Amino acid sequence: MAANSKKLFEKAKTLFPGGVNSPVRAYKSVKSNPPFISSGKGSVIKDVEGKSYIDYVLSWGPLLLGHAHPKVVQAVCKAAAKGMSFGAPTPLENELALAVQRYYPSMEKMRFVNSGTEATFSAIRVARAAAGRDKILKFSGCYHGHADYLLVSAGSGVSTLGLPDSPGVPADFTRHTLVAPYNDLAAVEKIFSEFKGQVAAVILEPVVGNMGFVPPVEGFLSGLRELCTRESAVLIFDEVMTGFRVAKGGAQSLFKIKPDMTCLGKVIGGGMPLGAYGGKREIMDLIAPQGPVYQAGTLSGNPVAVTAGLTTLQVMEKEKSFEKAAAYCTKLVHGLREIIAETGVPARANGIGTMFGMFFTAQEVHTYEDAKTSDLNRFVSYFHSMLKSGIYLAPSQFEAGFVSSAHTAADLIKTLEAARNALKR
Ligand code: KE4
Repeated sequence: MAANSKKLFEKAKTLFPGGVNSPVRAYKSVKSNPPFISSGKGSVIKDVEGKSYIDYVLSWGPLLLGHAHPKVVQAVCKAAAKGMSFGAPTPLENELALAVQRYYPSMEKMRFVNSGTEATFSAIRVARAAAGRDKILKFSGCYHGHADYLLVSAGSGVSTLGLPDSPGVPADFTRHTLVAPYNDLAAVEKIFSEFKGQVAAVILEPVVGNMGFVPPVEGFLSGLRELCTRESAVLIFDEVMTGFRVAKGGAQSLFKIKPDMTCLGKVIGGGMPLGAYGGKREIMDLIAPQGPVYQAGTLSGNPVAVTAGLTTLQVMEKEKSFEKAAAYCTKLVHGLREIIAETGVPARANGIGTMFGMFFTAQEVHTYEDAKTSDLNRFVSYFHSMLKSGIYLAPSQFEAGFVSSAHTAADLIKTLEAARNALKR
């Protein structure tokens, strides 16, 4: 009997909360059921009913080369055949760390982990130890994974589900988490003076993807850098999403700001579970076994995931994958802006590097409050019209879109035609 997403979802709902293994996949905010995906190749994914889609989610960012790049698949199969994991150091980890350092020289030392969440909460732990302070400052609408004390005014799925603060997180766990509006330096200045000498670290998405796509305003990142230096607080750039996406060297290379620590994920795993955190040697040397700050992981740096990431970066360089994807993304955003102007729909498209976003609001979007002025009903109808036309977008206004080097000129024509049709409705 032909596989059927609806039936699979019914079954999945008896097995997983909401039928999914990560909330945003449930299509709750677009008020429908998700297609179950069976395969992907290049820029295209296919659902179990055999319908194809041009994919702008790309597993939420990791697939800069597109799905199932032959060189990545071949390398992963070869690595797996030599043993899935040893729980011991391997030469491959050195190779990936050196490759990452070429793009992120601020990561003087690093540690591989298995997700972006692990990267951010580990970075915060060692930053608190380095500063000898407890408070951390984050920004509303920024999402840094699901560590208890970071689920405060978070973006991504939390915004999507409208869960301002997740139940199950004791108030005690978040009392050291301070929140400021994104792009608001004055608010940060105020917090630093109110909590003088208490703020261990400031963590942010240097270009936000988790409240929709929101870039930093002129002077915001440099202002944060100055404030953190003056206040001896650790500046942590969460580049899990922006790494190898807004630029090969992330937002820190684009805006020429040197954070004290960086978190990476997604692209550096090439679609396999891999994250990393790193930064100044004197901070990273506080981590066990060199120092007293504990952090560990059974599969951290495992050879199969590291091979996927390493091969992705090697192919990216050899095939100029980033440049290809960025050129496509520029044309896509330009085309969307033309269609928005043509149709007069109150919307705005924006993008940097290989990441993009679209809000359904006439006003500029610099903060989470601005992002929430987006017309969610209009987003939902746009989303479904695009899906029907075979264009697979993130099922939430509070996410970003991604392009790969596998996206073709024909994909661009089809996508813009679909967008024109969706916006004309
Ligand atoms: P993971 O634990 O999901 O690997 O990474 C957490 C994370 C940390 N920092 C940033 C800036 C992130 O964007 C993420 C995860 N991004 C979401 C998409 N908005 C992952 C998708 C999902 O939650 O299913």
